[in-house]
Amino acid sequence: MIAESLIAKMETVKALLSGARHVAVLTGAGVSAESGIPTFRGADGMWRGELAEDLARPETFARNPELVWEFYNWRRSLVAQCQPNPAHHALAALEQRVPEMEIVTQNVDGLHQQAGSEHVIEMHGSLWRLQCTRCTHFEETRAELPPLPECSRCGNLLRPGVVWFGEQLPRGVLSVALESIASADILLVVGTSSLVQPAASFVHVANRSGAVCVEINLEATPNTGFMDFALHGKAGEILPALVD
Ligand code: BJW
Ligand code: ZN
Repeated sequence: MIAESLIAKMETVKALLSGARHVAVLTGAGVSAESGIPTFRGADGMWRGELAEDLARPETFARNPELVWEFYNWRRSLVAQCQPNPAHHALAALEQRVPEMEIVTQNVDGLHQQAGSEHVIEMHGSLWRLQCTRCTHFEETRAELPPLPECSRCGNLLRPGVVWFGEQLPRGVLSVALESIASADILLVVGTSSLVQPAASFVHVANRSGAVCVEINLEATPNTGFMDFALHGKAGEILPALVD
C-alpha cells in the first residue's frame, strides 16, 4: 500500500521521467531484497554470526579463505535460485522508453541483466566471476565450486571476482559510472544505504551537474538531504508505479 502523500510526489517524478533524455540509476542491495537476497546492513545481513560486510574484506579472505569461500558459495547457490523482482523489471522497461539510460549497480547478483537491462555497470564485480590470486587468469561460471577452487592455469587459489573494502574498482568502471551520472538529467538512487564509497558520492556529482535526484528506499539515508525527491517505500512497489 502506497501512502497518499507519496502518491503526489510520485506523480511529479513520473512526469519528469517521461520527459527525460538521459536517466542514470544507482542501485544497491535493497533493489534485490524483494527477490529474497539479504542486504548487507539490514537485520538479515548476518551469516553464521558474522556480519556480511566483515566477510567482504581482503583481510578476512587472507586469514580464512575457507570461511569466505563458504560464504560466497552459499550466496552463489542462493542467488542462483532467485528471480528478478518488479523493481528490476520496471527498470528494464524504463530503459526501453528513455533515449539513454544506464544502471550503475553495486550489486553482484546479475539480476538487472537477468531482467533484461542492457546497459549495466557492475561497480563491485560479479558473484559469477572468479579470479586468480596469483596470475591474471579470470573466468565466469555459474557452476558449483569446490570449497577452495583452484586456477586452471597456475593451480593457485581463486578468489571471488568482487570488490572488497580497500580495493580499487575494476579498471575503467569508475570513469564510465561517473560519465553516466554526470551527463544524466535524472538520477534514481535505489535501495542503497549510501554508506559505501565511491557510490555514496555520486549524488554530489549529479547535484553539481543539475540533475534531478530521486531516492527510493525503505528509509532515510545520509544522502536523503541531497535529493530533490525522497520516495520512501519498497522499490518493488514504487518503481513499477513510476514506470507504469
Ligand atoms: C530497500 C529495500 C526495498 C532494503 N526497497 N530499499 C572515503 C572516505 C572513507 C572511506 C572510504 C572513502 N573512499 C573509500 C573508502 C573505503 C571504502 C568505504 O566506503 N568504506 C566505508 C564503509 C566508509 N570503500 C572502498 O574501499 C571501495 N574502494 C575504493 O574506494 O577504492 C579506492 C580507495 C580505497 C581505499 C581508501 C580510499 C580509496 C570499495 C568498496 C567495496 C564494497 N564492497 C562490498 C562487497 C561487494 C562484494 C559482495 O557483494 O560480496 O559491496 S561491501 C557491501 O556494501 C557491498 C555493497 O555493494 C556495498 C553497499 O551496500 P548497499 O548496497 O548500500 O547495501 P546496504 O545493506 O548497506 O543497504 C541496503 C539499503 O536498501 C538500505 O538503505 C535499506 O533501507 C534499503 N532497502 N530493502 C527499497 N525493498
Ligand atoms: Zn592463476
